[in-house]
Amino acid sequence: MSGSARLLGRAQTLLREPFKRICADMSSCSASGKRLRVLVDMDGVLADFEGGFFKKYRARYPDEPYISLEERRGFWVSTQYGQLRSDLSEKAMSIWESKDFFLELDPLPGGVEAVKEMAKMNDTDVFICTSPIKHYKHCPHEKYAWIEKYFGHDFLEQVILTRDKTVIAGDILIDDKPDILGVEPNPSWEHILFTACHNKHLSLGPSQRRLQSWSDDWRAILDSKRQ
Ligand code: UMP
Ligand code: MG
Repeated sequence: MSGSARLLGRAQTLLREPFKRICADMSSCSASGKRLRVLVDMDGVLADFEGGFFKKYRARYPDEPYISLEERRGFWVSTQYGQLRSDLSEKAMSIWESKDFFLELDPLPGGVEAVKEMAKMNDTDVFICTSPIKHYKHCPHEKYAWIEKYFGHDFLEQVILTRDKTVIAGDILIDDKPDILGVEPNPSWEHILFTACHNKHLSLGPSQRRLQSWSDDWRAILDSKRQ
């Protein structure tokens, strides 16, 4: 082995694993042209926020009025509960502010499998892009723990926690929130609305697209964005 090859080998072993992986990704990027960047929301897309909320609200407040998942309208659970009776907005918030709420959410059918498959596709980068609540005692930690539980430790590299998804660059954002607004008026991604109990009755504009569930053809949506 030449002296320079030995030095190169030593430099490589000194590089930390994530850095090496980023370098490898960058070189394959320049070799194969444009990569597709998919941003996948967590609550309501991968993790069953609505189902988890309903179950824990009913268990904690069995004598209070509630809204069935069939009757859910509008993205904000707290707003609809507040309309039912003004003090119920606070009670609703107390559920997702509690320890273990985010950690114990069930995965939505097919989501974890779909994201794992996407992440293995050629020329495709997948990030989980999720907004934590401002009551930060448990939520950010539990979101990381949930992702580690279902995707493994290495996938924590792919996590983006942000309250403003418009400033994140991507080709597609798969998200159950109908209106994704923030400081950037022209986000780079196309928003694909993931169907949820609160948005299924909404009619979309002619250019807007839905993913009905993870059994729907998400591969075709990704392919439609490839160049
Ligand atoms: N959330 C609220 N109030 C509600 C419903 C949801 O604060 O009435 C929070 C829970 C999640 C976040 O942390 O909003 C939704 O995040 P995204 O799925 O949009 O990333
Ligand atoms: Mg969501």
